[in-house]
Amino acid sequence: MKRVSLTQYLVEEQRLHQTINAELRLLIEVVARACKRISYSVSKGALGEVLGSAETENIQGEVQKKLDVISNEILLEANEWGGHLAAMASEEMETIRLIPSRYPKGEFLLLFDPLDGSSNIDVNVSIGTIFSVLKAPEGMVEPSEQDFLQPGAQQVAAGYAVYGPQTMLVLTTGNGVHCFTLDREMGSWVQTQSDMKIPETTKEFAINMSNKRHWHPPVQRYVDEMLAGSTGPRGKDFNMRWIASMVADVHRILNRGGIFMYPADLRDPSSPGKLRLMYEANPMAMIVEQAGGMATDGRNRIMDIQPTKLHQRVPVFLGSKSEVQLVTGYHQQ
Ligand code: AHM
Ligand code: MG
Repeated sequence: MKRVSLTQYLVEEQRLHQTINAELRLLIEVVARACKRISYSVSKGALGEVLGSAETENIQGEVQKKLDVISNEILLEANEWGGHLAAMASEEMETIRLIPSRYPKGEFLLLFDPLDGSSNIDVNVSIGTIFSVLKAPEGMVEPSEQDFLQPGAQQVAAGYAVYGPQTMLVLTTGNGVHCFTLDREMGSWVQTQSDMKIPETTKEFAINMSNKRHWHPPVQRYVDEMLAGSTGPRGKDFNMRWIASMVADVHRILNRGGIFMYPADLRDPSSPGKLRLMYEANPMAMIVEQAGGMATDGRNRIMDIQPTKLHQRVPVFLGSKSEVQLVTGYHQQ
């Protein structure tokens, strides 16, 4: 088998399709290198003394795990000196991080959820890193939060690393979705899947069923119809999976189809669900759309939402097109 490294893929992408320039290529390589380090820390577990709580809270008021903090630091440090970024924003930090004045600034903005699926860290279940890349607005002098508030449709790249039985990097620069597996002995990312496509129809859904009593009627109806099985309105049996790591759930759906849902619910009418638009929903929506799937907030395309704040939350329905269309239609009725 001819091995194509991430570097070769990016160089050819720049040369043949021009969807990226040298600066974006460097950015992606640096993020991928940081993910290698995170993967190493994750795999050490108790031996690296990285498990457990950090005894700090993030901006969302959630107790941070040690690995949340470590992963955030790895991404910040790796990306500050290369000259490819104007600023960074992280799910774990209250406001944006400027590039120190001793380094040159670049034209891109990087956003990330350094370690997604925190509840799975200490129990050795797959977790991941999610990232999104935007272009800094023309004429920007000193980056501000406002410069990050761009709809997901303006992302120039998005990806995630999944730390599971294998460590993989899934990436799009707007020209399909490509997957790279970390070769630990060689220390390199090797392309193992190209132009991934989500099967359009599916018999699998992912949602945290324990919240069922709180859901809005369209979600109740959609899930009830699936649960009714082959004698119900859907005329087939469905299977359910919920890993509680969005990265791992999306990775399964990319490979064998399905729908992932984290809806808003009736508990707090002011809270539109759990997941964050800028660090989770937008990058995953870009990947899913590039793989032929669909991503909505129940009514509208996620990537068309105009963000109003950095840590904004949003309901998420994404995956196989026919299923996302159906549940979105139920909300619109
Ligand atoms: P996190 O960023 O604090 O890890 O939260 C996001 C995660 C997603 O990966 C996952 O889909 C969801 O939270 C699981 O939530 P729940 O514990 O409610 O099932
Ligand atoms: Mg997260």
